[in-house]
Amino acid sequence: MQTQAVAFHRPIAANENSRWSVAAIEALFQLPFADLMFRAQQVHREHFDPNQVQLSTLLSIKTGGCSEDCGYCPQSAFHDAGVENRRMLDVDEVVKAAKAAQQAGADRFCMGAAWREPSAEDMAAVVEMVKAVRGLGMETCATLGMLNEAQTAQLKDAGLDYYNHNLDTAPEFYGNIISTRDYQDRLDTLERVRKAGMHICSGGIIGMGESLTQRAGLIAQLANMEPYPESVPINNLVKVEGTPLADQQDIDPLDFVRMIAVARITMPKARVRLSAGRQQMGEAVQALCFLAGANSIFYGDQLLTTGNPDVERDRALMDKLGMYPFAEQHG
Ligand code: SAM
Ligand code: DTB
Ligand code: SF4
Repeated sequence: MQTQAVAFHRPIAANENSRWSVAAIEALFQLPFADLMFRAQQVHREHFDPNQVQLSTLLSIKTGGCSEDCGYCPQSAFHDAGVENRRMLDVDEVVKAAKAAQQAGADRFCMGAAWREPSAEDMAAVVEMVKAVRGLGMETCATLGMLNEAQTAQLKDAGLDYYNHNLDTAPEFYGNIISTRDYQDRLDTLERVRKAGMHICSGGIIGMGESLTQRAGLIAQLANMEPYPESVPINNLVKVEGTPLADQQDIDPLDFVRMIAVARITMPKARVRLSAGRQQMGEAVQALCFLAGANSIFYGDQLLTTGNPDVERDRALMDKLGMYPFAEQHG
């Protein structure tokens, strides 16, 4: 009883503009569940309509054969996860998928490629895709690996609104998961994206064997960016056979909910996305994530190479919860 009262009244961070220490973030994780949820909801309601959800549809524009060794990823050429390498899609195929996503109610379309970084030829094709999807009136997002300054300028000129580039985990745990690049490479790309004037979508994965301090460490990296990312995808590891992380132990679903709540509190104005792992999650856990401040999902039957709840199921869940898509409110 005493501990709970102390935890609730302890000042955890001054305000959203102050830097978040890892210790202060860890203290958030350790709050009693109800206190954490209450704080997250307060912050959420200050900045957003809590019943509105932003819908992003993903499309893998180039699948498999990636030269990076990310331990979680079925598309790495280092692992044998049975993903078929496919050529890059044509602009027409991308536009067809984007139109279908828009019809289904998505407002953002995210094009993902299994690259360490795009070549000049890749960039020329992606620029055409971005222009075409932007032309439909959808928000555009791309995730193509590392970018140099010229490439960020090219994407900005093409009309790219968001660039997704996840920090994935805490700096001190990164080397356990990926050896073909380092944390600084990620931060450098994010800085170029910001300098070019695009919005940042960056988050991470939990369930890879990281400690609580390391979860707090990831949040500290994101929340202390100035400004922090406009979109923060929180992924639950999708365990894919053939990847080094296939046998990781499942995390407690309530710890996933806590991660969402902590992201919401530390990044009040961000779209916090309940991302990969929803197919393995019950509806009650997803509902708790929305209560914890998640206000975005990946929407569509497929993530990149793995499954996602189908559109009808998500529609039914939104109806059941009285939630509505961002795009529908704005006609
Ligand atoms: N190749 C680019 C890169 O890594 O930046 C873009 C595509 S990559 C697949 C995008 C993100 O997907 C990764 O940063 C990671 O956060 C997420 N991801 C990949 N495999 C995953 C898995 N099995 N479970 C959860 N998230 C995963
Ligand atoms: C993000 O944070 N998660 C998405 C997206 N950004 C590109 C990808 C999830 C991938 C899950 C595994 C797969 O489908 O290959
Ligand atoms: Fe390649 Fe991205 Fe997968 Fe890493 S996460 S192996 S960079 S596609």
